Amino acid sequence: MKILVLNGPNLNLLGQREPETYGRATLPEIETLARDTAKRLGADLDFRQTNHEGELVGWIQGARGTADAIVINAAAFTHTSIALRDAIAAIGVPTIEIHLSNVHARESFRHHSTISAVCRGVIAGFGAHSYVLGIQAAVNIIVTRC
Ligand code: CA2
Repeated sequence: MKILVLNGPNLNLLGQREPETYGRATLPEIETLARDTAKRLGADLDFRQTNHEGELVGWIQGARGTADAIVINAAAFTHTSIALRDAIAAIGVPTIEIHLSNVHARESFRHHSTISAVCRGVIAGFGAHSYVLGIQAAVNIIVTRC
């Protein structure tokens, strides 16, 4: 059971600025939390971050046949990227959209996601725990096959 966790632009800055919005955990600390969660649930985790949209597209394409589910925090690309949406739609790997913050309680430009419609579900607003919930949802999809 393999889960690919993808992180988009600027998430490498977590813990350094805007703790009131994104919490105090750094991305390496979130990775440790995610790995502990996956291990407890019997899943293998591949955890990655990039600031480049094309790299995310390549990683999503590469998940076909190699990952059982994707958990993605596409960060700002969530609100702009048709390329990510098309890649997720193309590969047929169940994908869960996650966010640290409650994007619906923030600026209106964060209310729209280009990827939600091609994801199995959306988790937002629980800080680092959104990653735990995303991995739990991914395992549930894989184990129940639905
Ligand atoms: O709440 C989330 O997880 C977001 O995906 C985070 C993105 C934002 O553009 C989305 O609307 C919601 C921003 C990630 C950048 O994180 C920073 C961390 C520290 C300092 C500055 C940015």
